[in-house]
Amino acid sequence: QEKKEVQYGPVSPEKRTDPAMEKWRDNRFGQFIHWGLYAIPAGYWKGKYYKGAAEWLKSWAKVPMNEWAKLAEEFNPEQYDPEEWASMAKQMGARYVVLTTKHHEGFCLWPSQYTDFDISNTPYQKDLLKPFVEAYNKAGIDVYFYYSVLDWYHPDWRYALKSEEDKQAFERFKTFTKNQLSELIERYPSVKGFWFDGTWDASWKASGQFSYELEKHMKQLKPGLIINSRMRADEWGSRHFDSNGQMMGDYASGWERKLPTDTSVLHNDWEACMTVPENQWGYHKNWEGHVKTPTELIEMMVRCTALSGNFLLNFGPKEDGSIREEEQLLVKEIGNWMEQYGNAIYNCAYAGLEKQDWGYFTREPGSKTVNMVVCNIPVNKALRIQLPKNLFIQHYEYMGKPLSKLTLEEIGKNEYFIHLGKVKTKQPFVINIQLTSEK
Ligand code: FHN
Repeated sequence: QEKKEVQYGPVSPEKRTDPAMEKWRDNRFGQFIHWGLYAIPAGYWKGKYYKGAAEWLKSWAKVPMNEWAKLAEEFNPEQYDPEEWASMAKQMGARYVVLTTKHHEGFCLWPSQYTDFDISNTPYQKDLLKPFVEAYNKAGIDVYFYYSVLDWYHPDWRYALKSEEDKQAFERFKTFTKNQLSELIERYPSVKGFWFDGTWDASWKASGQFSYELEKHMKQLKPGLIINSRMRADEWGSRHFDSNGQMMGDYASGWERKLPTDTSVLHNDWEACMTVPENQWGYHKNWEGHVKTPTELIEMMVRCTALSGNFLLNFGPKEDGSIREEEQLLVKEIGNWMEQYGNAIYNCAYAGLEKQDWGYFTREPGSKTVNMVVCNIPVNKALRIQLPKNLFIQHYEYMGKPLSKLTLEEIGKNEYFIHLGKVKTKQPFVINIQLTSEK
């Protein structure tokens, strides 16, 4: 394909190696939080049930904005205890958190100078972000802000720029967006990055130069800031990756409720975000359909690590600020697993070995120890390992508590079986092998 002239493509190099980005990579597991006015109706409008994503209810139920905005008069999350949230996130093993500061509805969780549609005009009144940032930081968890550009409340938002009037309105909207983002960085200087969303409409796609300059501006305000690829389009309207295939932003964030399956993703950083039920982000009273089990979610996280990506697991707190029981249980189960096997996730990445059906290899870059995260025990209870030429297994053992007596068999050239013997478990587990180049 012919190379296009791109002026407003990437702002930063494709694989950043600065400490902030290294930390992002090492974190591997994050908590996503969707919280806003949509937690109040929680999937029901005027007694009618809508099974679609709760944070989109305004759209499903065709609620006029002035009616939706009245929800702010009811928003009073008295149970909100960010220290409790942070301690749950820590217990689960999350090393970073991404919180919706403003979702598509336009409501802001912080008192913004640039709108009245914010927390200060609710019965609760107090800033929700400040204590959140403090509590998570105290727990050692990096804080990132989700920010939806798409804004159902703002009068100057446009889906497309069809007239001169649209263009003028959208210019004002761009100023508003830049002001709010600068405000967030200035008010909460420990924020590590921004997770942009609602960037798919024609108006934003036609604003490649603006988003380029905005990314630059934000990174000038806060050096080291990390921004997802979803923020950007180039001047030709190409999103995430510019017209020549160069990633924009610092990591690819198109992986939503789906995971990559092969190593083609390795050339840039990436993150997958995941819901617990099929497609609910904000709090919905009824979780319909399949609800993922802790084991399924753990396996997804492992798969991400094995392909050098991050895993961001979503939570949708209730209107009063409490966390639903299903999510509390998840925290415990994932947390127990991470306590035993977190070393196969944190700081780890693609191990450079041929994938096997029993699960995933991960390894800390440069380390001789490889983690084998076993998710499916084969019928013959033997785990096949194929090593590249001139590499051999020097040592093998369970990570954490041994589940059986392991034995090693060489079955071919650089090819091994680890026999599991009598192993009984309901969870994925990890075996460490140490590699050597001397036999
Ligand atoms: O429309 C939103 C949706 O509500 C949710 O916030 C997800 C999270 O990645 N993003 C959008 C859909 O891509």
